[in-house]
Order: sequence, then structure tokens, then C-alpha cells
Amino acid sequence: MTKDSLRVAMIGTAFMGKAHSQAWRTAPHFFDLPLEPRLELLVGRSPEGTADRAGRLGWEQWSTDWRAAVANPDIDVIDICTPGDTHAEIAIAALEAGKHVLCEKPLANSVAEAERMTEAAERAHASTGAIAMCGFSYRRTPALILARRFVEEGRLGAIRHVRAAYLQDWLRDANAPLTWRLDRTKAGSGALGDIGAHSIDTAQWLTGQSITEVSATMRTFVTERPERAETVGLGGRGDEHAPKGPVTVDDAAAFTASFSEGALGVFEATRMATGRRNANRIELNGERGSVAFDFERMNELEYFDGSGADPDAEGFRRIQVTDPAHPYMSNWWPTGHGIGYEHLFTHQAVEFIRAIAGEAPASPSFAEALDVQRVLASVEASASDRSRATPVERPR
Ligand code: SOE
Repeated sequence: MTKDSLRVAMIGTAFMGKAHSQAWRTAPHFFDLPLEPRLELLVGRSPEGTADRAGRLGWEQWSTDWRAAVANPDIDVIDICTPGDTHAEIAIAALEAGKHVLCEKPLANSVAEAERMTEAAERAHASTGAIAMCGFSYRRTPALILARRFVEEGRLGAIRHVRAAYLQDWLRDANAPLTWRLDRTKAGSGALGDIGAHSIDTAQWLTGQSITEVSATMRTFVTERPERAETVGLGGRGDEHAPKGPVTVDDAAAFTASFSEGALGVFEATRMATGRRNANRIELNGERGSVAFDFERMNELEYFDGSGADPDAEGFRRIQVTDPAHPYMSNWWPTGHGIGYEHLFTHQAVEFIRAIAGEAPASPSFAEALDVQRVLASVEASASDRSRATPVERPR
């Protein structure tokens, strides 16, 4: 029997466009899915670039008109992989047209936009059954899912500390180019929304607790950058003699946070941590145990069992999260053969398809992503209110 197909149109052709394309293509090869995704239509800005990407990434057709994609009755899913300033308009139009929507993180550039998107998602779900999900892809990391299970099983006891640092360094060169990620009107914020949003989402999801209060500082170390540049990966090296334009977002954000059940959080997000390429780290310390994760060793989870069962042998142990019993792993390679960054997007596509088929809840929902947006807004508000920054008094 052939499966019903799920016809996908993806808007955006850059980094996330590549990651999502691979996910849509790979998911049915490795997972038994209720619906068969079809890479129907790729939408980009330039005709040449989009045609080339569509060919390479395996899309049937391409176009430069997202509105036509949204109106197309032969499309079931709109996958949004564009900068944040376009998310609300595309997502709301797609939901109103009865499409399922997968939207990259952060959900929007403001709380107001995220609220409108969430209302549209709830309305569309009630009227057409449309599913909306936000792409906090690190939730699909097997080691983090295991950590969450440990928290739910009570192995950590009451959680006291949440320590999250998302460290990258692709902006460390002062001549790295002025890309859209450094433009507040396009990206909403800098390191905070781009990667700090992942830490906020992961922390709330892992602990099952909400952040209730924050106290923040943000910094832009390099305030202008060359506009003319050869980009390499996310950064690259700009032409230092080229005209410069203003950086309008943060390079780094740091904040403390209180959680609803009493945990104390310390967060750091930076794209200036020289030598740290994609160190998305989180550690939880509970009264009975701890877990620690670093994306640069994504197939491992550190676990400390402080229950006192074997006091002489206490210590953090490194669980290699590659066994068939671990989340998603039986669909991939034999034990010990780890997975990588791209696999998380495949897991995300799998969960989205299952949610559309009614087999699983759509999580992170737009409502959950709106909650992250509210925390981001509070961090920015706190950082801009310097009245509570207390100078250090020193004798002259
Ligand atoms: C850039 O900092 C980035 O690509 C983020 O936008 C992604 O969400 C993260 O997974 C990797 O880094």
C-alpha cells in the first residue's frame, strides 16, 4: 500500500534550508513514517541561486514567490527557513491557508509577532487541524532526551542549578562581515535570540520549569563591520578597506534566572568565544544527581549519581548515548557509531510528520516558542535597565 504523501514547500535556501532539505529527504529512508514527505517546491530570493539549490538539494520545483507557494492547493506543509523578520507574515498566511507550518527559531523578532503567530496557529488548528511547530532542533538530541528522562524519573531530585552556555566564535574577527544576523531589523537580536534562545528552550524543557525572572547584561564588542565580504560558513573575513555598517545586535548576552520551582539559572550566549565553535552546553545539578551535556560531544551525556549507592565509586560517568535503547538510535547505526548535527533535523522532521498524522503532540508548539520569546524580551529589558547595575566601590 502506498502511503499518503506530504507535499512540502520550503522557504529559504541557506544554512537552515540545506539542513531541512536533507532532513525531509532522509527521514523516510531511516524512519517508518505515517506520511511520505515529498520535496515539492523550494522558494528562494534569486532565480539562479534557487534553481541551483533546488537541483542540488533534490527539490522537484523552485520559485521566488512564497505567496504563490502558500496559495498552492498542491502543497501541504510550509517550512520556514528565512530570517526572523519574515516568519510572522509567512507563517500566518500559511496557517490561514490551512497549511501545516514548521518555523525556524526563534519564532519571531518580537513578542507581539510571536503572539499573533500563536493565535493564528491555535485558530488554524481548531478550524483545519493544521499543525504548527517551531524548530528548536536541539530538543531532538538523544543525549538531551535521556537527560530529560533522568529528570522526570527523579534521579536528580530537586534541581538547584541550571548552567547553560552556548558558545560560538564565528564573529571573533572584527572584520567578519556584516551579515543579516547582525542586523536587528532582520534577526531581532544577536547571540541572545540566535543561540541563547536554544539554551532557554532546552533549560525549560529539560527541567519542566519556567523561567520566572532574569537579570541580564548584553554586550556588542564590535560595533561596525565591513559590508563587502566573502562569507565563509556563518562568518568569514570581510574586506577591511570596504565601507563599514553598524552592528545593531548583541555579540554576547549573560543572565541569571530564577525558575518556577526554585532552581537558579546562569546563562551565557556568545558568538565571540574564541576557539569554541558550537559548544552548546548545559548542566543541571539536583539534590541527588547531575547531568552535563556539551554539543561538541553530542553523543555523550555526563551523569553523576549522588544517591549514595556506591560512595567509594562516586564520580561523573560518561554515558555513550549510541545504544539502540537510546532515543532514535535504533534507526541509525550500530552501537558506538554516533550521529551529528544534521540528524537532529531529521528527528525534527520525523516528529513533525508524526504530529501531522496525529501520532504525537506538536512540540515545541508555537505557544512554547512564544514563551521563549517572552524570556528573550525580559533579558533585553533587563539588560537595557542599568539602574540595577551596582558599581564596585573601591577606595581611591
Ligand atoms: C548560528 O549561530 C547557528 O546556525 C544558529 O542559528 C543555529 O540555530 C544553531 O543550531 C547553530 O548555529
